[in-house]
Amino acid sequence: MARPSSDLAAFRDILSKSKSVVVLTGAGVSAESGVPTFRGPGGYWRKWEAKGLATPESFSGNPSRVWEFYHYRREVMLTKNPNAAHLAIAECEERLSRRGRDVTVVTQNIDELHRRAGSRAVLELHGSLFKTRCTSCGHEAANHKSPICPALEGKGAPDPDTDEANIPVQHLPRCEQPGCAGLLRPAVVWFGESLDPDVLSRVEDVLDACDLCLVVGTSSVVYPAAMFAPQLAGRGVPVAEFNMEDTPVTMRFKFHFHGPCGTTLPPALAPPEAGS
Ligand code: BJW
Ligand code: ZN
Repeated sequence: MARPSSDLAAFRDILSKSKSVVVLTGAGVSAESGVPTFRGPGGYWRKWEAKGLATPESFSGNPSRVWEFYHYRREVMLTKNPNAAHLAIAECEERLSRRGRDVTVVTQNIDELHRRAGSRAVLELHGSLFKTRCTSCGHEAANHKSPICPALEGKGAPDPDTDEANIPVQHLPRCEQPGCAGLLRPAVVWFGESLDPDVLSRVEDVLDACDLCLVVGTSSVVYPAAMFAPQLAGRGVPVAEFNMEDTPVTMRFKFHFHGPCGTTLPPALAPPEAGS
């Protein structure tokens, strides 16, 4: 099978004619903002792999540890900002929408950096770091408090020799709905959990309508997100991957742009030169 093309002019020609663009993103789009990715050397917190902590079993077995992990990531995000890749995507949406064309971000990230960059059509497949859900009444709410509860103040340090806080469950974040006080959890999607059916149905609609797809900074190993772009490619939709490495699905795509997406995306999405 031939390698995907890295012909930027050919990609930009297709972009200039597309009416409905989907940008599917993963942790790599935030890497240049200083947010660690999941897989690879940065994917550890203390001695645990991040993806091992992102499970319902981990939370039920040790809610204090899992809250320390998410508290740490919330606090880290207060010091991070959208990078050139997030901004290029948001600017592209703004520009194309003035001509009645759509750009929708479908992100696996929970860091809210796409919204902070100005993207308006954003579907968060795996939830948000800054939302909570009550494990008793199911109530979901936005929550940007720092710290999220007094007991987590100063906790969550990532070094492997940090002592565990072992916070009693009644001092972890609790629901404030009248008469509830249930244990809150981060409103994110852990392994083995179903994605929000409303989000999935909106994703299905944008994938159905899409005539160009960009896959940015994802290892494409986590389902269902991993199958979206290959399915589009199978339908003949041009797909362009922007990544530092090949992924298991690279060879199925029309384009692959190798390198940090903060460098590769801005020229790919830049407005056409005047007169061209
Ligand atoms: C750069 C860069 C730069 C770096 N520029 N690039 C079908 C087959 C097999 C298994 C399953 C299946 N269907 C479901 C499953 C089970 C499971 C799954 O997929 N397992 C696989 C691992 C095998 N999926 C689920 O459980 C999902 N639920 C579900 O499908 O429910 C129904 C069901 C359940 C069970 C069985 C069957 C059906 C839920 C998945 C939830 C994933 N949750 C997490 C945590 C979210 C909360 C949190 O953040 O804490 O989501 S796990 C983690 O992985 C996180 C990420 O969003 C997700 C994807 O990772 P991502 O974004 O791709 O990051 P990395 O680190 O992997 O890759 C970074 C990439 O960037 C790399 O490629 C770098 O090269 C690149 N890069 N710097 C460009 N500067
Ligand atoms: Zn509640």
